[in-house]
Amino acid sequence: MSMLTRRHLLRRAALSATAVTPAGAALGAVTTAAGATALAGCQTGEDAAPTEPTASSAARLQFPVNFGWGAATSAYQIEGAAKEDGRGESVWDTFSHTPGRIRNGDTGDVAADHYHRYAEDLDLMRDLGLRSYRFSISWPRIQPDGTGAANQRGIDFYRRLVDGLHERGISPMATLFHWDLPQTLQDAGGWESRDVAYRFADYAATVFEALGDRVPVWLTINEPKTVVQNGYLYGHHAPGRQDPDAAYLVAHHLQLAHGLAVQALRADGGTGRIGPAFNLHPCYPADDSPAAAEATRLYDGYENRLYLDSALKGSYPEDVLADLGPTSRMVRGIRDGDLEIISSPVDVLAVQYYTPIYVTANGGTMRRWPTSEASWQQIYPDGMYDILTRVTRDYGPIPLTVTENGLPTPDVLAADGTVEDTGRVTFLRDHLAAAHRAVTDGVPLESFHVWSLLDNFEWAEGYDQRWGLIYIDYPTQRRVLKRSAHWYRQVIADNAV
Ligand code: GCO
Repeated sequence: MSMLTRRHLLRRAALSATAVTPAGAALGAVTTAAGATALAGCQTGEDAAPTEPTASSAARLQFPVNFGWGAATSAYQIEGAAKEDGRGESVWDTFSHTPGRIRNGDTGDVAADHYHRYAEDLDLMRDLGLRSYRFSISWPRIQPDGTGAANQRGIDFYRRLVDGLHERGISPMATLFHWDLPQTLQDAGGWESRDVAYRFADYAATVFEALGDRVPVWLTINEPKTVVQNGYLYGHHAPGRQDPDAAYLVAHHLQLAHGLAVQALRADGGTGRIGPAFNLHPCYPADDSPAAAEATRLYDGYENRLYLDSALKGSYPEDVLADLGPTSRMVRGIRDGDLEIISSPVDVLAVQYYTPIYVTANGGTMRRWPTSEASWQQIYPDGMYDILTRVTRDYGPIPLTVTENGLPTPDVLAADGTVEDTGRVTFLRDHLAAAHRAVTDGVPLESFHVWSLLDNFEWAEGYDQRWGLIYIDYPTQRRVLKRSAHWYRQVIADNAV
């Protein structure tokens, strides 16, 4: 394992390098259009100017007809009801209940209580005018021990949810795995065990059988890279390991699980579309030196091409394999035929964009832009344009959906019942403007999902960070539309920012 590998960006961990160097020509100021007009249309009627004066034109940016305006969540982050209706335990139950792992000792036991309040949440989605809702299915609700017959009560919950979406004219997009691996499978080796990829395919087949007739878009594994890096390199996510050699074997098994699930849908005769969900980080050299360019290329291999190339081209990037070395567990773990499975044709690619990465000549990282409350997140809307156009350029015209984009802001419920998250409005407007530019330049982007619909359990950060369009007052579980939610409703109504 090279030093470079070890120096990977720590998502959700403090970044040490904070120096801001002058931006190169290609990294000039972000320009966006249309802020003023969009804000004027807000339904609160009291929207002030955005926090930064980025609007350069009053022209509206019209999105394609039928653009899929959406919002996203995941099961463990919102559902709560951790012990109800036969749900088994997941690695995140274990991890969050381990002292010292989560800020303030928070757990997902109750979260946003969505399991009980889903009907109210569905009504809020309808009120926003959402056309697409991306959620995840909790594996331990469907198979409490990770294998065997389906738990009918778990299936029934997602049936009610999906039917409720259809009744409100909202298209369901279901993620099969958003990190809540059944604990029994972790005890049997977790993602280090090749067998778990096959257990995932069985679980996927069970879900397809139960819901395949009513879910038009499936996503297989959410952010395999985050499991690899946060779960196995740095250990601040479940299962809390710090073992680089295990980490990349896990990457291979997650990719294998993805491919097997795609095959399971096809075998089931499913009519739904399916694809992976990758968090992609555009990587830029921190300076003009050849060494920085070279380091950036390898960094990009670990951040992006490891997942994209295997799923979409049927090969792992040579530079990453060489860096891992022939004796690494991953390289030894690749069997004949695996890459054919992993690259089973998909219908859609889900892109999650949060931050760029600037790579230094020695393979470290530095910060160039202001961060959000999440120290790993530099705010750089042009990165959205760069990653979307890059994916289309390098992987062809596969339909794209942005399944996550957003930021945490220091939201406060005011005495008058409002939440003034103007920073979120600015952020989303600027990122949507960048996405629009990508569409104009030929990127086949069909939908965009804000992360997140609701404030929720932000993994190791617990409830400290608020990422939602909708504020959750946790003591009462009251829902309050933030200013950004009102703004987004108008964007959807206008089909424009
Ligand atoms: C991820 C997940 C989400 C996070 C979001 C904010 O990207 O890590 O898909 O569950 O909550 O990204 O960090």
